Amino acid sequence: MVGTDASFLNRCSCSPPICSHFSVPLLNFLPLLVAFLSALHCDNPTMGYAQLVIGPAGSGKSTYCSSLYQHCQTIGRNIQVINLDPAAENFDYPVAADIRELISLDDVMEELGLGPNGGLIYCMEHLGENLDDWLTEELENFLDDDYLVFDCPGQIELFSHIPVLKNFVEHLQRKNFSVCAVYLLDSQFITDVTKFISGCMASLSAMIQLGLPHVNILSKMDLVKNKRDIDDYLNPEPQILLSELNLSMAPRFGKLNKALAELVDEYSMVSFVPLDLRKESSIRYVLSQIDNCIQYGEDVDVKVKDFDPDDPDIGAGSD
Ligand SMILES: Nc1nc2c(ncn2[C@@H]2O[C@H](COP(=O)(O)OP(=O)(O)O)[C@@H](O)[C@H]2O)c(=O)[nH]1
Ligand SMILES: [Mg+2]
Repeated sequence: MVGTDASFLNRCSCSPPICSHFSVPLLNFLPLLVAFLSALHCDNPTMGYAQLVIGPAGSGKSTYCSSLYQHCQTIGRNIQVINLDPAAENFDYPVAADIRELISLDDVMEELGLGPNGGLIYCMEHLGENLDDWLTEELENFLDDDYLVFDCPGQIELFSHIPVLKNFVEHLQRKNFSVCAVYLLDSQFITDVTKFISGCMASLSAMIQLGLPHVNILSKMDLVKNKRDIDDYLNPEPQILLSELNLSMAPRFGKLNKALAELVDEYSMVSFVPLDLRKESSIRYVLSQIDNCIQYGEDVDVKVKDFDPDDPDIGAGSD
C-alpha cells in the first residue's frame, strides 16, 4: 500500500521558509489528508470472501459444506454457510442464512402447480429478482471480512443457461466479495473416460457461464476401491484421453473426440482435487487450493503445499 502514512511529508523537498510557513495548517489537516490518501490507495477496503459450491445433485455439496464447517471449527477459523437450495430439508451445519426464508419450494409447487424441478427453477428466479432486497439485507448481517460458503442446488440449468447464479455472483462482486466456484463431481461417476469427459463438460459450462476462479473437486474418495483408476483422471494427458476416447467410441466420432480433448486442454480444466472427508489433511488441502484462488489469507500467510498425488493423506494415493 502506498501513501498511507505521513512519512512522505517529511521528505518534502521545498525550501525551509515555505515549509515552516505552511506547517501549522498542514498539521491540522494531516489526519484528513492521511485518511483521504488511504482511501485512494487501499486495494480492497472491505473485502469479503465466498465459495459458491456447485455440481450435480447428490455430488456431496451439502456434506462438503458441513465437513468444511466442522474443519474450520476445529482449526478456529470463522466461516458461515448459507443455504441456497430451496428443496433442502436437513442440515448438518448451522444455517447462517436460508433461501427458504425468502421462498419455499413446497409453497411454489402447491400454489403454482409446478413439479419439483420447475418449482426449484421458479424459486431461483425469484431469488434473482430479489438480490437487491433479500441478499443485500442478509449480507448486512455479516462482517466485512466474513468468509461465506453458499450451498447451491444441483440443477444443471442453474449453471448452464439460466443466468440466476451469474447475476448472484455479480451481486456479490459488487459488494466487494472475492468469489470462487467450487465444482463437485462424484468420483463414483468417473468409471470410464466417456463419463469423465461428460463430467468435465458440465463443469466447463459452469466455468464459462460464471466466469469465476474455479476449483474442481472429486468427491467421495472414501468410496473409491482402486485409487489407481482415479489417478489417471486427476491430471490426465490430453493425448491419453483422446486415445482412450477413440478406443471406446465408434470411428466416426474421431474428430469430435479430438475437438473435445483439445477443448478440455485449452481451458486447462482437466484437473481435479480429490476429497476424502475422512481425512482432515484432505479437507485442509482442498481449502488451501480454494483460498489460494481467492487470495484469502494473503495477510495471514496461509500455507499451501505443492500438490503431490502420491501423498496418501491427500486422498488420491493408494491407502
Ligand atoms: N461415502 C460418502 N458419501 C457421501 C460423501 N459426501 C456425500 N455423501 C452422500 O451422498 C449423498 C448426497 O450428499 P449431499 O451432500 O446431500 O449431496 P448434494 O445433493 O450435492 O448436496 C448423501 O447420502 C451423502 O451422505 C462422501 O464424501 N462419502
Ligand atoms: Mg445439498
